[in-house]
Amino acid sequence: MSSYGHYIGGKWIDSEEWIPVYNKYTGEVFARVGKASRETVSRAVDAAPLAFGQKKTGAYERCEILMRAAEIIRQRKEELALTIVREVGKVLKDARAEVDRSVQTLIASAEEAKRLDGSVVPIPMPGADNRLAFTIWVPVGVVGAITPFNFPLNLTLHKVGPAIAAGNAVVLKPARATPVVACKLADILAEAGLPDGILNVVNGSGSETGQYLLEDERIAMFTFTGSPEVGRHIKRVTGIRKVALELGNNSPNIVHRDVPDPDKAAELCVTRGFTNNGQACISVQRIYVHKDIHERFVRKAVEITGSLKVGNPEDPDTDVGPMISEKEAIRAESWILEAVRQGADVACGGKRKGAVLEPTVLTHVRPDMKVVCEEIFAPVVSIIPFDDIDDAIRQANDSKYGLQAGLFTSDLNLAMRAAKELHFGGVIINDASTFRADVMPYGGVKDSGFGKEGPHYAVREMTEERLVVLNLP
Ligand code: TAP
Repeated sequence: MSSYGHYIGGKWIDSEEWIPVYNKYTGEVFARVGKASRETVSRAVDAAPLAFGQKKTGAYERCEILMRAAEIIRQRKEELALTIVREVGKVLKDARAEVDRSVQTLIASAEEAKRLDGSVVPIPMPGADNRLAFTIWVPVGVVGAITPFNFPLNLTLHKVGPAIAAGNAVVLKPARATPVVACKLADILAEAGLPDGILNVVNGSGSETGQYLLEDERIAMFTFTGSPEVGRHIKRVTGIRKVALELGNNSPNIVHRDVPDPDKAAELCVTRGFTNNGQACISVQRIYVHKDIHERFVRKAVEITGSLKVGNPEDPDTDVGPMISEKEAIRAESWILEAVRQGADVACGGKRKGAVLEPTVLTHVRPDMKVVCEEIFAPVVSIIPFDDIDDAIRQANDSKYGLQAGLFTSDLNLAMRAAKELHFGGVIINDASTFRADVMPYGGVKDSGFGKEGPHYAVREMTEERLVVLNLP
């Protein structure tokens, strides 16, 4: 059984208390991680400013280190994917895809280390003669990174990669349910040549270890991905320090009657609703389909959903595995049952065995049902007919969230109008809301948070723009 305490100043240190890490499908304990006390967290933050202040690693070297780490991850793909399968319950093909994406996230971060530019600022004002003004981007200092369970490698790298590229030191707290791959990442970065103290990992629960981190004023910025509830708490606790919050969504996808290929749209919408067992912030959840193609769309969606293989995530053919816990699967099932009591129909799926919830297609839902208006974070989609495209856009916007939305249409004018009218951080035309290329700007509005990820944008979040004025009399 692998065992990871806390990674501080380039060394693994033991823990007084330990947390078991379960295989989410079999329920077996396959690893354990430490539970950091306030004192341990403080030691990790001690190590980080030391590294930040004393270990001046140049931009070229930071780029090389991140590139080497990308190569090590590429070589260890199967082992890392299997770790993700076990700790998340993610099916093997999705876990392999996550590792592939992680390599790209690291490469993009490495490239950004070389692009920390600045700009000349013209100041043609009285009294400013013979002055040359320009800006430089400097690291914020120590970044606190708090990550969720659902993409434990790639979302961790979306924080750690840009933070290192920008010249910061990091204290990372991975999700308690899925910490193992993040611990392996610390070893990988060390093997790639990262100086001691630049990345520190403290394990433990959010409410204790996470809270200790938030309360440490030496941390200049927090980068967080997780639920809006915790995001709000972080904003409250951190006062005027910088934060970037990547939060939830209940992604809408509109399929208009002029969609080029309705069957393909149905396939994309349901499979992207069930990828990662529906536990992705941009998982398809609400599907608004024009009434002219609604019946055909539902038939195709049910056919595809019924053909998915459900069960053991280590089987390379499995499409949908267990959710993160039985408790979460019971919660999602109870939302389905509540919707059914309120008049919804289960067109396909809906049954649960342990943590495995069958991929589910609901119809005849109403906007006030939890399966529609809250983030379900489970393999459950609702198909909702519409008559008027303006009404579909209105319904899509009628949400407290605003991360990404999808629209399927062959009308370019409609696509451009919807791009302006859909109040989301990203609007994806002719693909599902789930599309994400790791280099693109990614982040939401409203309760989906603020601040952008994607290495180029995250580096901006994790640096300060400093003005320099030279007086050249
Ligand atoms: P959360 O329960 O919010 O947990 C996220 C992280 O915050 C975990 O590491 C958690 O620790 C920690 N945490 C919990 N309470 C804390 C506190 N009081 N102080 C400091 N840290 C605390 O989310 P989750 O269940 O892991 O992930 C699901 C949510 O994340 C969904 O809403 C999903 O939409 C969102 N998400 C968003 C995105 C983007 S990019 N927008 C991507 C993925 C997921 P423990 O778990 O160890 O207690």
